[in-house]
Amino acid sequence: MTTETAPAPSPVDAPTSRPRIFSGIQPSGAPHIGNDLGAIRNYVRLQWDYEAIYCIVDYHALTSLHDADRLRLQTREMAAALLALGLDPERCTLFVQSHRPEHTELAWLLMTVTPVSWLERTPTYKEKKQNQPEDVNHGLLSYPVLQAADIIIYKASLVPVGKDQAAHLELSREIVRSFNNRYGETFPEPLAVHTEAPIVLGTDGVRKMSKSIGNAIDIFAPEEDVRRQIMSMVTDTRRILRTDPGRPDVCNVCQLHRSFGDDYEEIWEGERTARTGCVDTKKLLAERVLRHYAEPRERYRELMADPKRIERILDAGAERVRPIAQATMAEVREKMGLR
Ligand code: AQP
Repeated sequence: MTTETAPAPSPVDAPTSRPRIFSGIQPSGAPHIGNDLGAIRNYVRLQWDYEAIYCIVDYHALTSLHDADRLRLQTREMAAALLALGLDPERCTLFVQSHRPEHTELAWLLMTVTPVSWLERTPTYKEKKQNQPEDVNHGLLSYPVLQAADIIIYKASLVPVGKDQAAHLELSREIVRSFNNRYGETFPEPLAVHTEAPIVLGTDGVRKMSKSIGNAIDIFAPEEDVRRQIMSMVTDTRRILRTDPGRPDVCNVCQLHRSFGDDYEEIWEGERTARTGCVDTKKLLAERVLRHYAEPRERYRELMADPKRIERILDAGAERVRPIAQATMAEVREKMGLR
């Protein structure tokens, strides 16, 4: 879904007939290239053609992060990162989840149409239980219900997300069906929209790139850290000697080259014929990644130096979506017998 030829969009506050999309991102650390290639790229593209609502989901982050100052800082960092990567507050709405408390009210109501068994079978719940066994809090279990509330409170029909979110999205659709069956047609079933890189693997080359696993390539870290992360990447494990031919289809470094230049086939050929070694290919990737993100990294620094500007953008975003969230809650309360 590219938008290079998209017509000039109307200002965000003007009435619009553009279909509505929604996506949320956790402020659980600065975004990595998996977040960008799997989701944020689409946020930026789609803001031209859709009424786009993007949310920094701090309630969700509380399921793993329990340090107030850190959460506040990371929320600001995530806002700066999204703006630096191309979200334009004139074309889309960006706000913080906890600034619209209607989300949690709707989540509670949706819990009453969601069997616990649906939540217990969610793959991310099972993973998180393993990753943080000392902190299996209730929020981890009910996370997908709040996620469903985030999306459907705006009656969004499309959700740009990475493929790792497919099970959650499917659960949102089930929750919508369950609600609509019990209380009458109220919410559309949201559909996921993926990029051409829907799952980016981490530096270990095995698991999806993830902030909490420690296998990420950061976008906004100091240059030397980004280089170090890329140079630590696992390549084709069967390529032992420099003269062994490589297998680009199983090498994560080669796969990432697809997203950072249009000559990846040439690079792959170099690997296949052992003309180039893994170290050369990683060095080239590091240069390209840093070049690709040079402007966003500069914008990020400027934005982080101006917290008031970020605050204004986020406050305006929360105000802009207020009427939509409140109208949905009035409808839902009425249908459920609460008014
Ligand atoms: N590796 C990935 N490949 C493709 N897309 C990805 N996304 C995340 N990792 C990848 C997509 O980025 C969006 C925002 O992610 P999030 O922070 O809300 O959720 P997450 O999946 O929890 O991200 P992390 O890095 O894995 O965070 P932790 O480790 O804190 O749980 C989503 O659309 C997601 O699909």
